[in-house]
Amino acid sequence: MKYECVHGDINQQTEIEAIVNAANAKLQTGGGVAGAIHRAAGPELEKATRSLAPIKPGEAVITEAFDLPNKYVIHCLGPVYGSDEPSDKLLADCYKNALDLTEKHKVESIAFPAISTGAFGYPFEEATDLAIKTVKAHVEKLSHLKMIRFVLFSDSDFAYYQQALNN
Ligand code: AR6
Repeated sequence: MKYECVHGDINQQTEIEAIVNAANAKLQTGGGVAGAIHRAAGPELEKATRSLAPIKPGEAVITEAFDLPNKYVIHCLGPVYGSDEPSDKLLADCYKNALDLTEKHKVESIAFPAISTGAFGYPFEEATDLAIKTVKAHVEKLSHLKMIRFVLFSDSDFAYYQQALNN
């Protein structure tokens, strides 16, 4: 398994097969990652999600990616920190369920944003450590996936992720 972290926008991951959306329960456009993904994918994305919504914290669903340069969008609903409990289990479930969808759809590369660490208020460092630990343990069960990329929006988030991934 190849792991990478990059500083950038989740919408610009051209060579990645599936990008992950930090979605809302209704799978509609919103702020942050969800807004950026829906704007770039075009209105067909929201139409495609209608029959799949609502989803619960920890769940993940997959759609086509429409105008994005990727094949799929995997929509995960992260926990609202301090409200959806237990937050750590629900956040780990997002990563595991997204990875299981890659297996089901024979996806070879996936890019994750830092789910729940924006509007949903999950402390960034805690979320990062949990994401990396969860992903590294769960990939043992997968056979198709070859590359996992973490996409970080700010300089400081990228610096922390790089160090955490190397440890
Ligand atoms: N590419 C990569 N990372 C980004 C981008 C981007 N274009 N934009 C923001 N981030 P958030 P959540 C980072 O709020 O906490 C939405 O309104 C951001 O700096 O997108 O799971 C939905 O509709 C942060 O570190 O997701 C939901 O209601 C991380 O991505 C709610 O927010 C996640 O921030 C979901 O909240």
